[in-house]
Amino acid sequence: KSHNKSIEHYFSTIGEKADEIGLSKEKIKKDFLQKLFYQLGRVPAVTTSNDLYTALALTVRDRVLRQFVRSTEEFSKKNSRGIAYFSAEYLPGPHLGNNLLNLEIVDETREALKELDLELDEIIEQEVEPGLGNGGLGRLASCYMDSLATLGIPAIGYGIRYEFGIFKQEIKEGWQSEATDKWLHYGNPWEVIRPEVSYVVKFGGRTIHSTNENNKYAVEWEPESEVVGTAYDTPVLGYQSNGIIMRLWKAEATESFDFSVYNMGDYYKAVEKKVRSENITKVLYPNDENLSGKELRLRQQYFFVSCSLQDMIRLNFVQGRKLEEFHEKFAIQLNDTHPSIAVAELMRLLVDEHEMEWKQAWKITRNTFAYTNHTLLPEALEKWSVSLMGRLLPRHLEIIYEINSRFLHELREKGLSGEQIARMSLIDEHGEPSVRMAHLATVGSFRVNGVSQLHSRLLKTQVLNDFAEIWPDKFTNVTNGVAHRRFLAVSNPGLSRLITEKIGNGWLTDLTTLKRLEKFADDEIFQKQWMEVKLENKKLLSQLLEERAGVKIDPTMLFDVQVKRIHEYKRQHLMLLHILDLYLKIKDGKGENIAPSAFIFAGKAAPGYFMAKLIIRLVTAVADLVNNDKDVNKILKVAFLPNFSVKQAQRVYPAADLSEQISMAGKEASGTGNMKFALNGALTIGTLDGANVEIREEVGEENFFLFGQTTEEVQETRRLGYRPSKYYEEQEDLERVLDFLVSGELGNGDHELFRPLYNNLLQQDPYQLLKDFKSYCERKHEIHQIWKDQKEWTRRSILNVSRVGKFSSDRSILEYCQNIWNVEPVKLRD
Ligand code: B1N
Repeated sequence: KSHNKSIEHYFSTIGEKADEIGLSKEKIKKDFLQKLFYQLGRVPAVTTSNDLYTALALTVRDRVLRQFVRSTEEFSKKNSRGIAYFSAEYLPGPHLGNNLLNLEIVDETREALKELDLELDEIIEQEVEPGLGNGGLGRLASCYMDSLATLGIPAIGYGIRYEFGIFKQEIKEGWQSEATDKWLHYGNPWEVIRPEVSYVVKFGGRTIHSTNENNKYAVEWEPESEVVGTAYDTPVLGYQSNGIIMRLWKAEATESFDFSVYNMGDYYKAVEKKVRSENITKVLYPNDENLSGKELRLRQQYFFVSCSLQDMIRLNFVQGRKLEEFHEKFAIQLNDTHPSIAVAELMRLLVDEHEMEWKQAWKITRNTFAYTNHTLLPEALEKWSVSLMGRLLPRHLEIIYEINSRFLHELREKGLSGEQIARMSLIDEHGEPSVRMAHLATVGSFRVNGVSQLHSRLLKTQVLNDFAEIWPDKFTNVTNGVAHRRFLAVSNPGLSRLITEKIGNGWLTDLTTLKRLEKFADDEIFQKQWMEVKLENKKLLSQLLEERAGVKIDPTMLFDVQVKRIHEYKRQHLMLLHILDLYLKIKDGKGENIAPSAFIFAGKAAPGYFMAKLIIRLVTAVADLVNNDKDVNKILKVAFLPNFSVKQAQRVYPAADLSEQISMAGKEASGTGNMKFALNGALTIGTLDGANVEIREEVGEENFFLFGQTTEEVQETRRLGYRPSKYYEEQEDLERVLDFLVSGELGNGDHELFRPLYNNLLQQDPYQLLKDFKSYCERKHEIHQIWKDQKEWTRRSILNVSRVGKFSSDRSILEYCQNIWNVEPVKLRD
């Protein structure tokens, strides 16, 4: 039986209005107490801080869900195209503070709690964030959810509900060690389980081809096993109104499978099946930009994609539409190739399960998907071996072969050379045959985009050049953006208040209005207030560093920060070489021009990535050396903040003076940390890589510390036969620093500890650190001189903030709407 009256109607039967969502202090307090005592069943005497957190989260969740339900009702009236964001990773960060901001009830909630003798900030501190992503790509997905909701776009984010997210990083004797992330241990008050929204997903087995009684060709897939995916919904609230959901799938055993084995009397085997099925969504793969090639990962990808597509097809029918209109009613954005098996799965669902003609199914598929590429690193471009795919997804492999044969036929008709056709094939025949997922995604999409201007250009001219030549209009750019409400309004209340005092709060919905701050850049009183806010933020970070890293830092030092995943291409070790250079200069009594600096690092290394782990070991070794040397530790401090997360990030960006964006040009697709730093008033030292190029363009080259080779220069250097040892031989400072790595003075007298790094830099140096070392040090020197002029520094800081309006994810999402999805934001209510 369907209940198709409006929400308004149901509320009217009790004399209430649907939009009275209880935002007053009294109502919040009452609901909070009810949750605490009656939903959690707690006696005041034994209430824990987690109870308080959960009760408040549930109180807020009610309000968020109310907005979600109402938005959904409005969206369905408008009947506009819906957006499904397919992402194997999300990093939402803590929900509570963000939702309070978006509901505009921070003060009311604080007051309500105060009357109960409770502190809002302490309760917010309790939240354990969902670490369902590795880094930038997962965080971007969550920033986009925020903006989709705020802008009023009917959207849903599909993904995987990993039971264990990204590992918890601990530092033991200077090394990274990994512990499981039990984020669900204390429950998750934000999610709503939907046991009735569940789908069967098949794996393995064989296909049976036949012609049925109507002389129709049909394929049946007889799987070896099945699992069930169940939906877990987390509402995501936009600023001031709309709500959308992130729908994450959890894997469970199917009943039928349990049952049949159980009947045969083998109880343990039945349970084992259950355990094996649930494995699929157990844990997030912690490899950022590196393939694991593991079967379980392909299972994860297929599992969530199949559930999501089945869900969308069901929705399409529920809304009374024909399958032929699918692409008119939905666009699916593929967050990298991780969900790209969706191209074959949608074909299978349409052709095999809904008996559609191949041609029509292909038209629908190609008009549904759009693909975002996030990396050009060869080791990160996904490939699945044909034999693995054939074993796990036999029908999909057949479909991919069919897509390929039709595609290659088209290319032959166009007169392309055999060599070019082989390059473009979905199947890589070199060595073990494998499926190139980026090619599948490109062929199966109506649009392909990169994530910064530079990256999109390189995508078109290099990695996907052959495709861009035949389909120039398919390729476009959408430069990444960040959720400025989270990364400024929520995380930097001091600066937000100061900005709002000057220019009003319009920046919350239109970040470009920060421009109005420009005219205060030279205002001495404003500069002073600006510096005070920064100093307060630095004090808070100092406290955290003392607690978590055991390093005491004078908050007046220059906070020079690099936080991001640890990867050789990002060149954390370039920053370390420079720190050692300063150290040696101070030891020589030549440190007079060095500004007192605190070098702060954070970031996780993939557990199997030896060099990245060694770089962390080098940070801790340099920290030990510098922090314990009386000649040096008044001028330099080094700290590694363990277990970087969204929560930690929100404390780091507001406290930074200098942002390190020093990847080798051509390697960082965009970067988003670079935007978050600038938004919080840090100046940037960076290469012309990813979105740095556009940040520099916006803030003005005189306000950005540029160094290093360009992408073209990097490639030219390599082409000419790069010999890193040349720089070692020619530059005394560099020679000294490199030799110091293996002098035994680092890492408790062990000469060999950093030898692999030393050898790598001298012999290969694939990311050309040695070549960029000199210009990096020169820029640093200049930075230290400018730092001494605090007014000038602050002036530049204000200018940076006032000019980064472009980098809001609201702008990015509007570009996706206009250039890719062809949808218009649905304006809801007031
Ligand atoms: O995506 C971010 C960009 O800002 C970064 O520059 C880029 O490095 C990052 C495999 C990735 N690219 N590829 C990944 C993550 C997980 C995984 O399993 C690859 N992450 C990026 C947002 O555009």
